[in-house]
Amino acid sequence: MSRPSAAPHALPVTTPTPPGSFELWGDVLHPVTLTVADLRRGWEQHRAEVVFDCATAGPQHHTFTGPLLREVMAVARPDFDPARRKERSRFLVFVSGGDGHHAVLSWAEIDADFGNAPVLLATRMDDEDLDTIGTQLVVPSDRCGARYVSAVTGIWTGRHQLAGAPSSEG
Ligand SMILES: Nc1nc2c(c(=O)[nH]1)N[C@H]1C(S)=C(S)[C@@H](COP(=O)(O)O)O[C@H]1N2
Ligand SMILES: [Mo]
Repeated sequence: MSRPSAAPHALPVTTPTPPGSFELWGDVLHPVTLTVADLRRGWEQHRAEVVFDCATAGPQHHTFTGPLLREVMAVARPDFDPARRKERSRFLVFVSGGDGHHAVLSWAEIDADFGNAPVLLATRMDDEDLDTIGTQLVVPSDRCGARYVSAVTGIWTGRHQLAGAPSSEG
């Protein structure tokens, strides 16, 4: 069932076309490229008023609107049996900005059966639509801003097999 997956560090850091779009790929059955307009059309929009800390710039206040990351990722059909929580608990989510900034989440963090974090892919920040800039990852439960990756160009999800670790499925 699993194929060899591309290493997360092979994520594209070049800007995909059209501008403001991002690729959803990895151990998935249906890789897709989505625009911010797709994000606005295809899913229920949620609103999050957040404050996060930046070590260099101090506290930042923003209002974001957009769909839930887990609902968007479902269209790519991650390659796990949805009925098996142990399979889902192995998946990583690797979010990449066009400038080379990356952040990692676990699938379980956003999964309703685990951490249930309301992580968004923003279509709008404050009074600005993000269509040309690209979507921004919104992690309302984070105290630090580092995972609020802006101008997202790629989201990879999949299993990571540690070199030398015994492999088990199930
Ligand atoms: N693409 C990208 N996103 C990024 C960063 C970055 O360097 N590149 N920095 C992060 C950090 S450390 C912080 S604190 C916030 C800053 O958000 P602000 O510029 O809206 O205050 O963006 C985050 N998202
Ligand atoms: Mo930061």
